[in-house]
Amino acid sequence: MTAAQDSARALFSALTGYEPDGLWSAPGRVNLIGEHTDYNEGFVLPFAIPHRTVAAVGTRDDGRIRVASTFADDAVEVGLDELVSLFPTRTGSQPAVPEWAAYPLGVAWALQLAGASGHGVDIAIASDVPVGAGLSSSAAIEGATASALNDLWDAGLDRVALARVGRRAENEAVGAPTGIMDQMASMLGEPDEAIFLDCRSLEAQTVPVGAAASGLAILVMDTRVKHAHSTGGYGERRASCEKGAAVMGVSSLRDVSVADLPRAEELMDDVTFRRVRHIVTENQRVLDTVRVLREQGARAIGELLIASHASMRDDFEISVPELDTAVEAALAAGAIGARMTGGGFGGAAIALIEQSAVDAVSAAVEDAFAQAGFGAPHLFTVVPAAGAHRDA
Ligand code: GAF
Repeated sequence: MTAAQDSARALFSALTGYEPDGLWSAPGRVNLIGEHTDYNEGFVLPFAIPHRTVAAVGTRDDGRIRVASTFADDAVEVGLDELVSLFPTRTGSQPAVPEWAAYPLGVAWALQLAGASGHGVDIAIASDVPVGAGLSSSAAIEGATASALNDLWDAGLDRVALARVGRRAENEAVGAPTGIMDQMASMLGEPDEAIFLDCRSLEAQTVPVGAAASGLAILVMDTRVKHAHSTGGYGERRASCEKGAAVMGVSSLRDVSVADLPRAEELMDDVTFRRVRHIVTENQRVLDTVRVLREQGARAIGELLIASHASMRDDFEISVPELDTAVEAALAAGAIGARMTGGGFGGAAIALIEQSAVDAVSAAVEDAFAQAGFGAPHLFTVVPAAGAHRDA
């Protein structure tokens, strides 16, 4: 039993006085490369991480749904037939229930819209995915809940359909205007593999990361600067991309290539152009990373990771000083590549480093944070891990 499994089971028993029907879990993710490309119908290359969210779930003999979690004091209970009046919230507005509860309740609602139905349930959630670190703690809640209800309600939805359910909960119940990368990574993750996803077709291929086999480690550098995608910069970036696509006369920036950039520069203001240039070049970097990983292995992708970070810092402007410091300190200490990962405005960066250098790079990043007067970062290594499944 993992700590999260123990906590979810204990919370469930304390809440209900009976044993759950089962435990389901789903992981957080790191994105190796391809940032903000998902909602532009582009390419991403995330992998699921070993940190998981666990949902202990039991059926009730009425039509009500009750959710509790170790990160909130009070449980929330509503009728399954009330979900339709609770959601959707307007994007950017406050959910009608506490935000944490909008994730599992939003999943139940989105499953109903996908045709699923069933008896009432009690759900107790515990997690070891760091919250607000850009590691998709929200997709992990969605994936664990969706997997449990899909089984208990005998809905028969496949993993891609469950990822869509999670995204709908996130977009319309929670009000965060995100793409589908995180839910797909959490549902489709495989040990040792990254998920190369075409966000237009939702076709996914696994790509061996092979870091460990090459003597490399992937270090997560959580700056502990909290971010949220239901407010502010994330939605603004999305709007800039839509504006850029409209100026180029295409439905999404997926249809703009690197060769089109000179024309884009002539047609739009500087800020919009730089947002567009990030997306267009990032899509190309994902394709290049997949090719290089397959042909040459992880040791050869460093420059692509470094270029991706520079593009997010300078063109998309979603980095923060703590992320830049983590990336620069890791590179100065010998990392092969490093970049911020996830939506930005806080959260985590990753560094691809020699396994033998984990302690030295970690010490260098901690020193750089102390020198800059930042709070201590949270540093740990990850390997690609399995996606959502039933645990027990
Ligand atoms: C967040 C979002 F949830 C994803 O959909 C994606 O846009 C990412 O930011 C940026 O690549 O994690």
